[in-house]
Amino acid sequence: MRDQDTANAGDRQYPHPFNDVVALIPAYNEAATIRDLVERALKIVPNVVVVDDGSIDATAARLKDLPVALLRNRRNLGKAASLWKGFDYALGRGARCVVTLDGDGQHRPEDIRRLIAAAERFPGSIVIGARLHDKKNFPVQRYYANQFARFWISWAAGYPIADTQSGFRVYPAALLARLGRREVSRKRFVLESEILIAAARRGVRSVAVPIPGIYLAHTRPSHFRPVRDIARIVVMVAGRLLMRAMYPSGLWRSLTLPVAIEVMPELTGLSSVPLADAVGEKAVSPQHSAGS
Ligand SMILES: Nc1nc2c(ncn2[C@@H]2O[C@H](COP(=O)(O)OP(=O)(O)OP(=O)(O)O)[C@@H](O)[C@H]2O)c(=O)[nH]1
Ligand SMILES: [Mg+2]
Repeated sequence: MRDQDTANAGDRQYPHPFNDVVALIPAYNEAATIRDLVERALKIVPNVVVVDDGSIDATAARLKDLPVALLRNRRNLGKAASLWKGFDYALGRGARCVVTLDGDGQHRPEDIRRLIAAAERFPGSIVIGARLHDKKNFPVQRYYANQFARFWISWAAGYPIADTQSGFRVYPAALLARLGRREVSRKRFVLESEILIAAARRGVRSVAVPIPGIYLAHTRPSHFRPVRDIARIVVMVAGRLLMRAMYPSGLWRSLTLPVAIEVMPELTGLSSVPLADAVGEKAVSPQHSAGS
């Protein structure tokens, strides 16, 4: 996207392979982690966008001198509004896809390569960095809250999704451009869940790439409120299900289809077996056809 985004090879210059990818990081009071994260992301993707969501700490100052696009909400508007600000920016600059990752260090920028490799293998799909195979690293309450959300959102989407709450994803720009304001909100916490459901209705499914679940003891306090956050998801999903007469075929498919996990042994050295066990489903390399 930018002219200078080239990689040197001898005396010739070639376009950077991820020139048309935007890495988008919504950040609310992430001064402790943001600089390291952005520096690592820049080693993979030349176009990094940080949306500072009205932080009252030094988040923006920590990015001084780094070649990133820093967008700012004057006050705290929430993750969904921050994502949309970044999506609009990326779409306006002709990005092919947008990789979202959290600013608190729970997503390793180095894994972006594997997520993009899956996106290239399954063009048009959403790629999700999935963590639920890594149960031992999760706080217990968080793990079961995630599994609970996974059940409901998979039902409404009509196919099993390995991890519906991970914010580490690759979105095709074409999908983002097609999502209407009536299908997905621009402000609500449930945006990332809504996108999965709205995409499925348009025949766009997700492929999971396993990533570690990272919960470090010394990071900032969690914003996660299990009862409130899960209740918001259930209310949103229940509304969608009621509109489709409880969508029994979606429930059936979400419980019986294999979950699409792209293990990429050549990049991970992992076998698919423990991952399949961990999500309680039969994992397959995704040969999913859109909307089936
Ligand atoms: N919670 C929260 N996060 C925001 C907001 N605006 C942007 N974000 C960013 O959204 C990302 C995810 O937020 P987290 O609070 O870490 O959400 P989470 O990962 O589901 O919760 P934890 O497991 O507790 O880390 C982070 O990069 C935040 O900085 C906001 O208003 N509230
Ligand atoms: Mg987090």
